[in-house]
Amino acid sequence: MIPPRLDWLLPEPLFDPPAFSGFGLPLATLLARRGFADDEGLRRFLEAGSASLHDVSLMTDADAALARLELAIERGELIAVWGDYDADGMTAIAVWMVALRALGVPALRYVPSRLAEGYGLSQAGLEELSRRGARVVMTCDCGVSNVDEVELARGMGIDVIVTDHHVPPAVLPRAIAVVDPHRLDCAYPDEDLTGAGVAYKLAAALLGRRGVTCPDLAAFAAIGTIADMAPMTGESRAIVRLGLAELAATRRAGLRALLARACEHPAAPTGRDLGFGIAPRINAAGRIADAELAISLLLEEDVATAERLADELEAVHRQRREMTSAAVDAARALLAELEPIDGEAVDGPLALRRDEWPIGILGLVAGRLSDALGRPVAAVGLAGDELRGSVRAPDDFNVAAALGACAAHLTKRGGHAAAGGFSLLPSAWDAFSAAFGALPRPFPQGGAPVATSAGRVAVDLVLPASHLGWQLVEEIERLAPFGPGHVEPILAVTGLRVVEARRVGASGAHLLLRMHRGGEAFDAIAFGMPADRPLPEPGSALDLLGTLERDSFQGVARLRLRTLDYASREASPLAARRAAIRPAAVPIEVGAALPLTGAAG
Ligand SMILES: [Mn+2]
Repeated sequence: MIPPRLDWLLPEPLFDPPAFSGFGLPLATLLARRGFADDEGLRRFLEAGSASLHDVSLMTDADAALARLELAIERGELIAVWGDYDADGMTAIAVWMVALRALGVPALRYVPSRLAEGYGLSQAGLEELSRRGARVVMTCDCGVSNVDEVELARGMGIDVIVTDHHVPPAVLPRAIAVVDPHRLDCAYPDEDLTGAGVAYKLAAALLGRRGVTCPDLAAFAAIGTIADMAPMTGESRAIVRLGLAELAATRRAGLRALLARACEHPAAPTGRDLGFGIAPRINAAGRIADAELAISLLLEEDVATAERLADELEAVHRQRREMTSAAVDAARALLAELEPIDGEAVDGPLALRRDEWPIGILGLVAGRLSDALGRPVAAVGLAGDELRGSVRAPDDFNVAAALGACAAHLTKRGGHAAAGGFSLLPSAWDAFSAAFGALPRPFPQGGAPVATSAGRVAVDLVLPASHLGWQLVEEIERLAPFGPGHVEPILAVTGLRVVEARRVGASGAHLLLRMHRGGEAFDAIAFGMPADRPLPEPGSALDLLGTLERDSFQGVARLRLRTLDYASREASPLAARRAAIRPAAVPIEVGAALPLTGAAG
């Protein structure tokens, strides 16, 4: 008997959902749970596009920013666009470079070096831009905290326009305009725009005032929006939908070269392609090589050059993956030394340091370990003569507050609830790691006690295997793009019997499950299943947890359940639900009560 590996959080049964035209009972149940009440509200959500965009003038200082840009254009002043070395910051720069080029306005772009300058405006960069003749510097995806640097720029005779989406400090920089939907005095209806989303809104408004249109602005903004994990609701959803359509049709050589390498079907890119294919490649450049490689690829219009740049970026991406998995292995070895397994479950914060870890991958290492261990993790490496670290944590642990509690040992810190970064002197390491490791969970204490562990999964739908069919997968696809706030539906499926279970992949990391439902075969695949997870016996009844997907192998489309977890029928989290079945209940939420019939397709 195989128990579940994860904690399945089952939804409350819902027996009488409203009907949604074009959707069957399972998806109607899901849509009702997600707060949709009728067809009209659902249609507005599903068809989000240009009609769902708000007037950018509603954003505090947006008009001041646009007026200063128009003045610069009239006067022929040189504009510089300052971004960030991540995919959101770089695509924000791309939005502006393409928009200004469409207006015939020359502009400089600047991406700070992650290692030498770090995030945001820097004195060295401002001096360089001043030497090159910039009179106006516009920030994207950064700047709202750069009070001192904006003063420096003023001293150099540079006007700064800040556009950002990070939470501003109490005192704003004295810039010509500070455009940030998180400003307390900003009444803009949507707080969730990313740096690229803000850039898109402003650039589109500037072009609109001058009667100019230009393709690919939403395409770039969609990449940044997905890369920064914006909720797939509201305006960000509209931008992603507009951008996906633009990407599918783009003539820009750089984007086409990137799509060809990073998408399953380059002619029809999806939100998943942007999240798992495009964004990691762009980020890899800023992490371990030069951000310039990615941004020049995004903007490239010559086919041969674009192919060469895309190949270079591909190599950097591969190298980034190898470096990250080597570092994660080293971190696990370090952990085994620090905390030899004695059978006692440990869930406290963990600080791990390897001086040779590249700074650009610390966030990935901390994230991978935090996800795997269900613990707050700080990954620390050496940069010059100081240590730098990245923290990732489960949601009962506020990272920004935790770094605040360790502030006495740090020279620099920043971040938000789920992620943060910091610097410290090597001499402070012992004190810092002790202080960080001693922080309690939840942190801060007395905060909202969010129960978390490494493996809690919120189940969207409980349903019998007979519902797994083409109709269901098509209905699910109509709800895309998915992201935070609107996740890909996770199904708990009952009524399947194992035909065969075997490990596949180079190191046997994945598990292939051939299942039977009624008389039909049905495949499931579990990626990255731990080596100690028992394989189900042929013939046994198994409940599966996962997402339903369309898999094409050798040109043949098949349905497949991308499996997160499985459990023997008797040991399954669905067992109690099945036992509670009342004969009169609507069957969709009670699983095995239904006779198993072959579904369409
Ligand atoms: Mn951002």
